[in-house]
Amino acid sequence: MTVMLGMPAPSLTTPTPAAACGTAAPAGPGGRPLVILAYPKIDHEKNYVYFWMPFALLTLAKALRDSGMVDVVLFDGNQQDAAAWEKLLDEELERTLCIGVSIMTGGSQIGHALDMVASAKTRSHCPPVVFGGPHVNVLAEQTAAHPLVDAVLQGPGQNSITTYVASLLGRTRRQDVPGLVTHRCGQTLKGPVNPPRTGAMGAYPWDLLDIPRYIRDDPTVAKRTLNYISSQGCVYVCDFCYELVYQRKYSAMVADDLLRDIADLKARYGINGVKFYDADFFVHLQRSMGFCEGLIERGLDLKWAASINPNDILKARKKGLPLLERIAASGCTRLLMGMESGNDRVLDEVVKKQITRERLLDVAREIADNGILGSYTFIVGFPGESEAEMEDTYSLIGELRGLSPAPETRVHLFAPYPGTGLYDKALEHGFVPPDSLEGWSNFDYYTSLTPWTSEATAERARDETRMRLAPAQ
Ligand code: B12
Repeated sequence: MTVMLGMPAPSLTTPTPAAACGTAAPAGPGGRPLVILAYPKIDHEKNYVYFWMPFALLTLAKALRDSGMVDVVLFDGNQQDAAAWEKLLDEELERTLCIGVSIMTGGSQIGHALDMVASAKTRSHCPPVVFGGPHVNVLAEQTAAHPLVDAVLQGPGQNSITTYVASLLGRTRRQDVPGLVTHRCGQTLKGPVNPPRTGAMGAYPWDLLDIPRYIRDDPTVAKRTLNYISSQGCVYVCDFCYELVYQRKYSAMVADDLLRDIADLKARYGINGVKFYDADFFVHLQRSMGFCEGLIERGLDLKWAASINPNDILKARKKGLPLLERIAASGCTRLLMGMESGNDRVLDEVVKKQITRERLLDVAREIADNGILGSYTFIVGFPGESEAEMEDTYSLIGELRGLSPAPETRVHLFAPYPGTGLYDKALEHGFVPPDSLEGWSNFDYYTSLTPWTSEATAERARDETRMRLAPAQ
């Protein structure tokens, strides 16, 4: 486990405070109790040069604010250091009803989370600590079993956090909290299944974050670019992807709400670019077209970028929709697309990408013809993938480089994420997974994690990665 500077090492025998059982709600000084929501640091700087505004926390904060039950503070470990965490605990812990922590697998985020919680738990007034996020969604039981974790909420937090808070306030029964797993107070409690549809996106409580700190000069979008999420879930079945495990139903903001939110962000913070990190922004073709037309009609004059599945483009063609032309006309500068492989067997049998190499090339040509920068990601080192099949991926990359504008290419090493179909195949091929929460923290996606992937394969993947990293002119 990593220990952040200035933080005491967590004791695995930390006693559970009485508050963890949720019997007492702290009385605020004349006001409402507080919920602290934390997004621990991810050690990703070596691979990603920009900060990320934590939408998971904003989504939860919005639901909590709307409930009127509590005040909310957000702590972003990518922006604030250990000393700031200590200060927050010093100042606010006494009136805090619970601490919510978001974790994804790997990148040391889990370790940083445990360090933060360990520090909170050395104090006499530490309230219950509840974990959620992508890692919890796939390994809820193991996370809940950790001595520093009082409870986990599996699934979309906007559906569950308010009920959990209501239960701490004695307004509802703990066993009615959707997605809850807790092994506390001498018993195991599990709530009903958390509905997989999310909704409730947009018009976030921006005032809870220092938004200007997240605006950055993005070389592929614009000088003042902010990240945004306009949908959750995906409709495709790629066998390495977490969305499949989570099975959250696709839900998206309608084009008008999205345009209103983006216009509001522009008016408040003077942004001139938006980078969407939806799993796939273009699942709903009418919404996508509506968004493009709306940007043009409203004269918002924004550059934007998003991720797309190649099949969206094929579907648009079938329907006779000029999707790429309108995307380009509305100011889109870059489309991120997972191509995964240049080999048809791998695309079909291993990844279940539902597309062939020939069609991938064809789609990439259309993207380039519309003047949009393609950013294509690939994965090598799938279980059972042959050297010749990997060569097919590199030859596809070679062909793509002939396009103008020349696309970005990023080659990832296959990493088995728990719950996915390919994770089970990886186990059959000799992959040994971490067996603890701390172990999953150190899961480093950028190094070779599987016994069949050589250092030479890893080096070649790094060599073939070409990104535009210099700031925009
Ligand atoms: C932003 C992002 C990143 C950023 C991280 C930002 C940062 N500051 O450090 C960067 C670019 C660094 C990154 C990197 C990687 N990421 Co990433 N990333 C995302 C992304 C695009 C958005 C996350 C997000 O905010 N979503 C929107 C919010 C609203 O959804 P959410 O996070 O799922 O939160 C909901 C629930 O999980 C829950 N919840 C979340 N937190 C909490 C907390 C509490 C208390 C509760 C109750 C509930 C709760 O409620 C929320 C609302 O519904 C997602 C994909 C996606 N579109 O979601 C992938 C994703 C999270 N990444 C993933 C992966 C695999 C990676 C990488 C390994 C490789 C890659 N493909 O990019 C790397 C390596 C990271 C590492 N760990 O080392 C996986 C996670 C799988 C897992 N088991 O954790 C995802 C889901 C992509 C995917 N489909 O596979 N990533």
